[in-house]
Amino acid sequence: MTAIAESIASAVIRGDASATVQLSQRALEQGLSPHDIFQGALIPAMTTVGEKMQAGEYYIPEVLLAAKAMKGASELLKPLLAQGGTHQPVGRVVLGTVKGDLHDIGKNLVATMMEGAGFEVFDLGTSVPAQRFVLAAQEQGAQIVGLSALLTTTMVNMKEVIRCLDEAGCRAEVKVIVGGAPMTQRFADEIGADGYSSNAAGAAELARKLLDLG
Ligand code: B1M
Repeated sequence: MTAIAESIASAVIRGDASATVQLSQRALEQGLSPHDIFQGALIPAMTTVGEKMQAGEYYIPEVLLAAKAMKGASELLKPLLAQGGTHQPVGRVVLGTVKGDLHDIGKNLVATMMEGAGFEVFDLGTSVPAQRFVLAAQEQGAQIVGLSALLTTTMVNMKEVIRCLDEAGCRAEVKVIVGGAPMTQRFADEIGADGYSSNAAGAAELARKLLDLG
């Protein structure tokens, strides 16, 4: 990690939003790309925050402060990442965190990366009921439905989305991509998803691949 990336990560870990944004701005000025800042500082910092939570060192207030710091930097970096995309959308993505799950940092990152890869993204937010995914996919004529889950207890709701797409007769028209910290390729296969990615950049690549966009 470069010195500036270390300073950004440390600002996220201590939940200092204004320092996180200022340091991210400085990193851009020093020539780091938005992608470098996400991959080299912000995402590893949130992983550390998760480890601290697991170790009983951090509780929800500390985690929320860190999440706010990450969000501040994302707002600065997101438009810059999206500039890498083309003007004419290559496809439409309906994206959301499944019912019962309020985690959205990773999902927002997936949205950003998808936009950067040229997709038009319809972000349904968090705790999205299965039927809402189906309706949005139909209304928007989406080719991709992206599902995120961070809790082991909500992973099962991904299967429900696939079941509802089937029931509505539109399963064949969309590719379903799943992801989130507890997810595995095996689980994705078990529920009949078309693809799984462990990270946001990989999700965008996968979406392009599934639509034969190279
Ligand atoms: Co929560 N939380 N949380 N939390 N939280 C976890 C997930 C947990 C692992 C922490 C822990 O105990 N170590 C644990 C889950 C345990 C389990 O299920 N086995 C947990 C828990 C228990 C809870 C609560 C139940 C706590 C409580 O209330 N007692 C509660 C649940 C609320 C609910 O959802 N109903 C809760 C609440 C919260 C906060 C609100 C405080 C906050 C969320 C803020 C927000 O999202 N706006 C929060 C946070 C921040 C975390 C941790 C610390 C960090 C998550 C994160 O943002 N990571 C998390 C610990 C951890 O994951 N290490 C934890 C950074 C983000 C960039 O990574 O989201 O994994 P991630 O996304 C990655 C990939 O997974 C992938 O791409 C991203 C990066 O490239 N990806 C996809 C994600 N979605 C994808 C979709 C794709 C493809 C890839 O295709 C569509």
